[in-house]
Amino acid sequence: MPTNLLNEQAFKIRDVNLATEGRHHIRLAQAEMPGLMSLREEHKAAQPLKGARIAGSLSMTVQTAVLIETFVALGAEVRWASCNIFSTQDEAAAAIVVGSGTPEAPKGVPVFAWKGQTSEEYWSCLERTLDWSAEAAAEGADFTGPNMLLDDGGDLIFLVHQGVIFEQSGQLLQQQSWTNHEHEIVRNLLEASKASDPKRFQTIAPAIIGASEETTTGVQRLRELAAEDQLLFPVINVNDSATKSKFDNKYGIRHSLVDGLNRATDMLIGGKVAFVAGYGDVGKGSAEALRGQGARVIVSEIDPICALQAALDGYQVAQIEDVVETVDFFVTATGNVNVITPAHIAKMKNLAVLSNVGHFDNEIDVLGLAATPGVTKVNIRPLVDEYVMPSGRSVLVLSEGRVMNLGNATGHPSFVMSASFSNQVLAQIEAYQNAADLGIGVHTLSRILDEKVARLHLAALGVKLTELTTEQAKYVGLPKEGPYKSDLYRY
Ligand code: 9W1
Repeated sequence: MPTNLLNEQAFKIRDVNLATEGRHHIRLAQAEMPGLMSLREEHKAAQPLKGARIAGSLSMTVQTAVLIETFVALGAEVRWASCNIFSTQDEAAAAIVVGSGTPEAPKGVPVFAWKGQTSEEYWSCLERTLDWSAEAAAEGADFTGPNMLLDDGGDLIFLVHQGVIFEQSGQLLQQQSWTNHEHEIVRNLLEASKASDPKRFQTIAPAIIGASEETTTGVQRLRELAAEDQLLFPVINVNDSATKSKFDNKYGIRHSLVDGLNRATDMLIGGKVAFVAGYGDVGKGSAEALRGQGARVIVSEIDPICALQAALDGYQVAQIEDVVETVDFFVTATGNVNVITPAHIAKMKNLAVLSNVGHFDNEIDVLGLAATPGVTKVNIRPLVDEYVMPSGRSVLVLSEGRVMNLGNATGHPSFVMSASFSNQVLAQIEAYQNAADLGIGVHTLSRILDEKVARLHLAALGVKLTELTTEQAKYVGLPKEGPYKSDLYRY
C-alpha cells in the first residue's frame, strides 16, 4: 500500500506533494505534444465535450496528463485510473489531482492510480472511475456514472459489461487475458457491488454513449464481444488509425530501445552484432535504432513479406540457430512464445544481452532458463539479471524478459504519444457527438481524421506540405483537402 495515500474519498494517489515536479514535466511535455495543444486551440471555444463525463483507464503518465487536461479544455469532466499496476508516474498523477489554476486545468481531476498497485487495488481503482456520485451531488444532477469510457487494454469496458452480465445472471464472461486470480478479484468486486446495489451496472451501462480503445489487445477483446452480440455501445478503435499503430510501435521503440540497453548495461553497441526477432513495426524500429548505433543487425522472420522487406532494407535475415553464437544483443519483437529458449541461450557468447520488446514475457523462456539445472541468477541492478550457466558463461536478461523499453527505459516519447492521443481526442468527440450514426460496433476513425492528426504534427517539425493543384487533383481523382489514400492503403 502507498505510504502516503491522500484523501481516499476524492482521489487515491501516492503523494500529492509530487504535484510541483509533475507540473514541470507536464509543461515540458506540452511543447512536444503539438497535436493535443492544437486540438485545444481549435475546439476551446466550441467545447465539443461539454456534458461528457469521461472515465478513463490508461497509464497515468506525464503524456496522459496532457491528454486529460485536453479533455477538460474541451469541456469534459474526467475521472482516471491506470490500465496497468506499474505504469503510473506518481508525479503526473499528483499534478492532475491538484490542477494548475490555469484556464486549462482550473481544478484537479480525480485520479486513482499509483506505481506498484496490487491487482485488487488496480480493479478497485477502475471501479472508482465509474462512481460519479460526488460530481452528481455537486451539480445537483441525478447521474451515477460516466457517459463516455476511454480504455487501454479493454479492462474498463469489460468491467462495465461484466457488471451488467453478473447482475443479471450471477455469471462472468470467461476472459482469456485474465488469470484465475483476476477472475476472482472481479467476481468479489461485482458481488460487493451487487450486494450494495443490485442494479448499479444496469444503471451505469445504458448511460454510456460511446467509448474509445487504445490497443490491439483491447480491440481484439471488443471484437469478440461484438461478435457475440454482447457489446452495449459504439467503440472507436484508435489503434488502427495509421497515425497510431504505424507511429507508436515503430518510432516509440526506436526512441526507447537503445535508451533501455544503455541504462541497463552501458555496453557499446557500435561494431557489435545485434539480432532482432520479428520485422513487424516494432522490429523495424528496433533494427533501425541498433543500426543507427553502428551495430551489424541480423533479423529473423517467419513471414516472407517481412523477411523480404528486411533483406531489401539491408539486413541479414537468418534463423537464430545459425547465428546464435555470434550475437551480442538479442531483441525479441514477435509477440510469439519461446522465440529464445534455454537451448539457444546455452550456445550464446559470454555476457550476451537478452531483451524482449514484444507484448508478453514468454518470448524469451526466462522461467525455463531459471529452472535449468546448474543455472544461477545474480541480480546486478534493478531489472538487470545475470544468469550464470554450467559452462561458466553468463547472459544478461533485462526486465525479467518483460517489455524492456518500459522497465529499463520510460516508454514512448511525448511526440509519439501526441499522435496516438490526438486520435483519442477525435475519437471521444466523434463517439460523443455521433454515437447514433456510428451504431453499436467497433469502428475506426475516418481516413480524413487520421490525416488530420498527422497534419497537426507537421508545423512543429517545420514540414511544409505540398498542395495539389486543381489540375493535379482532377488528374488523380482526389479531393484537394484529402483523404488521399483508400482504406486499403497500408503506409
Ligand atoms: N503510455 N503514456 C512505462 C506503456 C504500460 C509505461 C506502459 C505511454 C506513455 C507502450 C504506452 C517505465 C510510460 C508507460 C512510462 C513507463 C504502455 C502499458 C507509453 C508505451 C504503452 C500497459 N502500455 N506507452 N508515455 N508503461 O509510453 O502512456 O516508464
